[in-house]
Amino acid sequence: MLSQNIEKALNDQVRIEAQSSQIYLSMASWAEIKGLSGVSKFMYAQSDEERTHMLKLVKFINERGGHAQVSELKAPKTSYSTFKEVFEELYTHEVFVSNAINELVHISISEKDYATHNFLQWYVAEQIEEEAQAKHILDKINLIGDDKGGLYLFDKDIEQLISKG
Ligand code: OFO
Repeated sequence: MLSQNIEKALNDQVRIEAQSSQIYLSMASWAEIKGLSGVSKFMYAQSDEERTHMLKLVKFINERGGHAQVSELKAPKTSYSTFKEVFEELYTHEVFVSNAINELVHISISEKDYATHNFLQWYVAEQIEEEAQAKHILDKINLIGDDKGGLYLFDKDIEQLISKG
């Protein structure tokens, strides 16, 4: 059974994952109209993944006797000046999510809720992967700089990262 405090903290995370999905969906749409089809596919896939992260939390909360809440979200930004800005924001957002997960882990330990602590380990591992991937992509973008040919290849290459998500 979840304590009220843990239930609230997990529900806050439901909102963060839903918000992540919305942000990446907005990035996907922007990239699509800019003709960056690889970036767009990557972001659509990221958005879907975030929804699965959210659903996993919803199921867990309800299974543990809580009530998962679906709440209102802030409208995400809809336009970006460069594709680099998109990935900078992806990286910053993933770091924010990692901090939120760490905070949740901390709460689960302080309340001796080891079932929740165990459940959260999947998210801890996922965030290590997602932060590393976003950092890796940003490093590549910095190498490309303003080179148009490089951007073309980058847009093609990024599709290969989708399955690893
Ligand atoms: Fe990006 O991993 Fe969930 O939020």
